[in-house]
Amino acid sequence: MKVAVVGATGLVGTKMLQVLAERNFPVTELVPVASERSVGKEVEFKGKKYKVVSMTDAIAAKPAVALFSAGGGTSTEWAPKFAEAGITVIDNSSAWRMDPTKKLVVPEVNADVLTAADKVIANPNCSTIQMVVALQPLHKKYQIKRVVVSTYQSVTGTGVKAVDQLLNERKGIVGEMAYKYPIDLNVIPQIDVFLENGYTKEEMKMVKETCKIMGDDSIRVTATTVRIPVMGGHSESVNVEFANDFDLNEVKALLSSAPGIVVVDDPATQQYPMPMDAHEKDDVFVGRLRRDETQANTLNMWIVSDNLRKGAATNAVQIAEYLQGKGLL
Ligand code: A2P
Ligand code: 11C
Repeated sequence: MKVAVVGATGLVGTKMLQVLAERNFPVTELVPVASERSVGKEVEFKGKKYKVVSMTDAIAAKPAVALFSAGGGTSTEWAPKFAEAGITVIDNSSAWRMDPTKKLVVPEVNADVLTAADKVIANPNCSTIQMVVALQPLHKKYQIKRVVVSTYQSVTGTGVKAVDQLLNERKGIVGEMAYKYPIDLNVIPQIDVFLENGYTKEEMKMVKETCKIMGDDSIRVTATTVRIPVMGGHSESVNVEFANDFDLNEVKALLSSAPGIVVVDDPATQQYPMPMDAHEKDDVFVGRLRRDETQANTLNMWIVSDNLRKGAATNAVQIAEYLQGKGLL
């Protein structure tokens, strides 16, 4: 199958190439795409070099599927053009996520909504993806009423500039700032821009995307999203109130047998998920499972995942795998 990766020179695009190769997605020909300034540069895929092409040339190459991670503006302009040419777009930007005509998909949760008619499919925000993977099996059994989440997010979510800022600060080098403030030895309680309601865009993505993916607008979500000087993945402290009571051992069993989840939870041996362990893994790691003793039917948990993998590249490739497996491409 001919596969295009749009944004193939970026942080997520590079990870998409890596994940496509690792998971042996049946790529017969790769079409790497980036901005005009990268056209002609080479990227490597499975030991073979491919020249970066322009958007127009990528459409002319007629790939079956195009994985986009080149920013919202690029997706808004180009995804419809790819779709018109019959190419299925899986888009990692926020451009189409809340469009009621587009599906927002985390395969473990709602792959079954996909049909052959879906030509632009949205990949959710990283912090939302890892949370809904862990919430879904519990929602099915106990019916979630409300979620209170606080995040501890990796600088890789911002991109190369932020990784450079952190590393430069560690070396005492004054370089370009991705954030308004230093990130090393600091915590920044702002991810993305502020909205009129006083929340950030990242926080409202978690609120809205969760309901859309889980197909249930009755789930109330409130979020505080925070950047920390970490690189391996995003962590989340999640407080979940259910309509029905639960048994903690049953919660652990449900999560352990759910797809894409690894439970790491043993206080006796100080085992819990951490970004340094989640780094370069495709799973969502869940631990610190305990009852909220201040309120009925309420659970506390800690969720960690590599934001560039399950939070972006891996989820997009899993959508492509599902479409291909069902003959929808
Ligand atoms: P380029 O490397 O040529 O700038 P990141 O999010 O890590 O910054 O990566 C963004 C990706 O999106 C890069 O591959 C970048 O290519 C690509 N990109 C940015 N603008 C465009 C555009 N207008 N058309 C196609 N690709 C773009
Ligand atoms: C971050 N969640 O960690 C952001 C990055 O909507 O896909 C991903 C933004 C998005 O900064």
